[in-house]
Amino acid sequence: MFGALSSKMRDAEKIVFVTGAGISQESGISTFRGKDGLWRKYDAMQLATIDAFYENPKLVWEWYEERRKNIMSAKPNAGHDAIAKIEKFRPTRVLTQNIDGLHQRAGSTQVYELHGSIIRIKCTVCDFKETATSGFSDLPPLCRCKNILRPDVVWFGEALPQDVWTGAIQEASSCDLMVVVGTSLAVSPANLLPVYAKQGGALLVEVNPEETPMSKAMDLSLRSSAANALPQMLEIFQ
Ligand code: BJW
Ligand code: ZN
Repeated sequence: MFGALSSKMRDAEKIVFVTGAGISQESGISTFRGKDGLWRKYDAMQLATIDAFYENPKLVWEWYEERRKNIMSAKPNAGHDAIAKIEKFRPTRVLTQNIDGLHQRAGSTQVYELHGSIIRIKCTVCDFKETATSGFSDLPPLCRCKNILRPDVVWFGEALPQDVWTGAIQEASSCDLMVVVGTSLAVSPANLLPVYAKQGGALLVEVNPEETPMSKAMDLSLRSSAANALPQMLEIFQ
């Protein structure tokens, strides 16, 4: 599967994975784009905005509650597991756009959550923030300060958490091998991470059944699913 590249990959001292919705697809979690990205009759892209939230907080909360239930009952797949195992052999970082926590549940310890987490909620007004694994009886849930609570995720038009983003750029710029898995690379600024890696001289490998805007810049593009390709990649480092 990796051909002549496997020895160069084996030489990598530091590995960075950039992951997106596609890595969790085989755990039964929908991706965003394409037909998969429709919930009821709504386009996921239209729901993931601060404007949509303030226009109809109940609707957006219903979307998140349904996804949260699905995520809680989902399990990491062979792709998440392989990344967690690679950490036993090489310093490994995971820069994920996913909010599902599946990398951590698989055992990865160095995970940068670029777009936040569905497992946390925060107040739209005060500093209140907490972990919330159970459902809410009334939607939208309210804070003690009487304002609306929201999922602690990053919507379009919002900045990524500053410290997470700064750390992610540092990791991307200083790795020897970047593996980009299951992301359409349609969303900025996360789609710049492979550019930082390339500028830093890293080897670039992509795992995606479909072509992406960065495919031509990759040293290797594997047209494969994450759960199929990543366990084979693990064998290189074992
Ligand atoms: C498999 C597979 C298998 C399938 N194995 N692979 C014009 C107007 C307004 C804004 C902008 C604009 N132009 C650019 C912007 C900026 C905007 C943006 O990028 N928009 C584009 C859509 C054009 N970005 C932002 O707004 C970001 N913030 C920002 O820029 O801030 C600037 C700022 C500075 C200072 C002050 C204020 C602001 C924020 C972006 C936040 C994105 N949020 C979401 C929702 C998160 C919460 C939630 O999950 O609900 O993040 S949107 C959604 O897209 C989610 C994802 O993390 C993200 C990326 O999607 P991803 O992961 O790539 O999934 P898909 O579905 O696109 O792709 C799946 C891939 O997997 C496919 O390629 C499949 O082929 C593959 N696949 N099965 C492997 N089994
Ligand atoms: Zn509050």
